[in-house]
Amino acid sequence: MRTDYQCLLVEQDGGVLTVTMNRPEKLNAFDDTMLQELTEVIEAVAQDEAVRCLVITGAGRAFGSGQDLTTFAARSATAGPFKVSQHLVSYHRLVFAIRNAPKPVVAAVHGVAAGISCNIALACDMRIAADNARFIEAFARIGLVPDGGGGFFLPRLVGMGKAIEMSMLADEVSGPEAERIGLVNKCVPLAEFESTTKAFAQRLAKGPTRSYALIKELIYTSVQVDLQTSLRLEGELQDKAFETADHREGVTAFLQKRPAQYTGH
Ligand code: LHQ
Repeated sequence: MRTDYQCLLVEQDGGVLTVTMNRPEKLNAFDDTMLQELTEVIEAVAQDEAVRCLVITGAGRAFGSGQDLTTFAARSATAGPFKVSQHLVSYHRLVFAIRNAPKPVVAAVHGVAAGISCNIALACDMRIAADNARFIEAFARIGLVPDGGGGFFLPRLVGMGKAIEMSMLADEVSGPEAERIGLVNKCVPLAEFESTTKAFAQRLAKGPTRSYALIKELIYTSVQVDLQTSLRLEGELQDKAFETADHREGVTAFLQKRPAQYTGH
């Protein structure tokens, strides 16, 4: 696993890989390098069996402030005719890397998560927030629409009404409020944020990783297909889960009245 990134800090602790976006002077705004590096590391993690849970977080006082507007403004001014959608293709690759990774991806959000940084957090499988978190669908503040999958993830997490409200008014949603409306899984006091995230990720990393990958496929497919298709998929995925060593270990451990020791296979 490569660890010498320009805009990321990458640290492995057992089965947990923590990737920290590291442009704190700009509240971890995305420039091309950070976007490319984050995508690369997540795609690599997908193939690496030693990593069984990925945590994405931000250095300094924020998770991320969205697209780096300084570099982006400079490019729009000099690059001639330019379609933002061309640039968004790179973000879409990142979104797919997160969703397709066959293991849990957790966003650990403290401070601000604005614009496309907010939506990258929403693309993750679960979110832990510190109580100082500030989620901002900042796009309408600058006359844009939510991108990076926000238009897809937001209504699925919080419902249409809240999704429209967050997108149109672009007001901050605090960590506790985010927990109340289902935008995050858990919100904890800032003092407990690091230890809670670590314990949460370590628990996931010790889980039945193959089963988790199949769960991702089942749940994410369910929002796009009818019941019959979902039940058919359920059968296919359960056949695969049934074949895993972790399933056998889970049943054996239950019968022997001891905790299961999952290997991820
Ligand atoms: C920043 C940024 C930033 C550069 C803070 N860029 N420097 C859009 C366009 C095209 C294609 C792709 O998709 C997108 C998607 C998007 O993400 S659109 C949304 C982009 N993000 C924003 O509009 C948020 C802009 N930032 C803010 O509104 C505030 O900075 C927030 C609310 C995030 C944080 O406010 P504060 O806590 O008061 O911090 P600050 O404003 O003082 O920021 C600290 C520094 O970070 C400051 O630099 P300075 O040199 O003055 O200390 C900011 O300029 C810099 N920074 N966001 N996106």
